[in-house]
Amino acid sequence: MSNDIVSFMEKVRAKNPAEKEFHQAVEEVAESVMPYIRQNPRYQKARVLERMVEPERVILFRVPWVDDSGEVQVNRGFRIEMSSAIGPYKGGLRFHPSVNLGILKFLAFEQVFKNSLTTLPMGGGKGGSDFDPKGKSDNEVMRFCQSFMSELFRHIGPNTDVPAGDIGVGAREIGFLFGQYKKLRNEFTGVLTGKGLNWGGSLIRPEATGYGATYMAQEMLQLKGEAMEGKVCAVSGSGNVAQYTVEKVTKLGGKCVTLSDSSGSIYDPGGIDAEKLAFVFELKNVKRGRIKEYADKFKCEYREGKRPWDIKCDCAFPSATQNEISAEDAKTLVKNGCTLISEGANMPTEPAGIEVFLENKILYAPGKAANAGGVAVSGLEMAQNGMHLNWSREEVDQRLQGIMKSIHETCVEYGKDGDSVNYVNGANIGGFVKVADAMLDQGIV
Ligand code: NDP
Ligand code: 2IT
Repeated sequence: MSNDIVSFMEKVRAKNPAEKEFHQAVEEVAESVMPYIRQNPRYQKARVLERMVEPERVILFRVPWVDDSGEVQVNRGFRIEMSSAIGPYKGGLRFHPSVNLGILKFLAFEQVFKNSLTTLPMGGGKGGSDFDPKGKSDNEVMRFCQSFMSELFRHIGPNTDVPAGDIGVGAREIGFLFGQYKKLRNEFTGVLTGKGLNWGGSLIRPEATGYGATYMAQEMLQLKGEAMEGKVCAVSGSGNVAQYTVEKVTKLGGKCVTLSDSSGSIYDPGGIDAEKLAFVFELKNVKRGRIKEYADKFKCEYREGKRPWDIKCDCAFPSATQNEISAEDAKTLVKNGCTLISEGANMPTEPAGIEVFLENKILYAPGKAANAGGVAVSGLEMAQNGMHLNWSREEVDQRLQGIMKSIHETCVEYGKDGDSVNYVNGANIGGFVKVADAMLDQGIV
């Protein structure tokens, strides 16, 4: 690592102690972008990267609520408004017990580059709470969401900051949050995305992240003259992103053989077909059960406490959470013949794992490029809300495919490395340029 990156990272660590995921996300970007900044001193002079790592605003608030047994519970709420250089702050809300400032800052930082890559006018933000929706009743989730929005509403708006879902925040939570926002503001606007279809939501938004990660994989394969047909795929997670990845991969002729949750993974060598996937939708989204029940139902292997990465596959779609692929896992994947990784999750691969993928020159699309389809269709939901009309499924899907194609092209443009493509550099530099130029245009703010 060169001296300017080392000293830049020393300052970031000193200023933001105990935020290790944030350091990790910043370092990955700095390694790609610093050489580019050296060649373009105007960014250096205006301290663009130094400004980008400082959130424009951080909001931290108390979220008190009453559980079903009448006990008072207290959680912590956050919204990180990272960058509004190219549009209103935009990014999801995560409800998970692991949520803290450092995790949300890493996610908000990634979001800035990701949103820039989508070609749509969206700045970057992220928020959430250490609230754990697991095991809570619908009424408890509703009361929590109402309390959370009772503070958040004063900071957001359709032209200011537009939250959406992430881990632990799906259609149910967005509904409760929207209902409370509307009541407090007396205004029906597109202030959240991922809304229900009959109250301002967009077709394809639930599908968008998984579909997008699959379209990205398809683009990478096409560049090599290959296709998804016949590819054996390992998918982690079993939530929103994992479910629609399995759906699209299967539709394109691939075979998904794994799913997981935080307790373990299932291995179904026959493939998760449409009928089995319907069971997963019901299990995870309605019954809110564990993936082990899939193994019980379809008589396949359940691997307690294990991730899917030792299963032989051609393509891997990490779609659960950050740092779920270690260097060891990466080596195992490569050794077993895996030649493509498309990251549905945000920062699922540890830095040493990324090194393994890059050294072996396998097709590796980092999260900020591969999972940008979700926020891209959120941007399309905002556009439809602004026009007070709805596009058809085909219209939204065509636009999503066009956006993923464009993201792939941007990665190739900025990441070309001899006869291969470094998608990490491509996504980081490609995402950086638009935001950095907007910052130069707008002065020191
Ligand atoms: P969901 O809440 O729908 O599903 C999350 C899945 O990941 C669950 O199967 C969950 O298992 C598993 N998981 C969560 N945390 C952990 C953990 N610490 N260890 C192991 N497994 C874990 O979330 P999404 O599918 O929406 O999100 C998945 C990933 O995709 C996240 O990284 C998110 O940031 C990213 N993403 C999501 C987008 C979206 O539009 N939803 C857009 C872009 C990226 P369990 O039930 O046991 O917790
Ligand atoms: O990480 C992400 O891009 C998301 N969770 C989706 C954000 C959004 O605003 O749709």
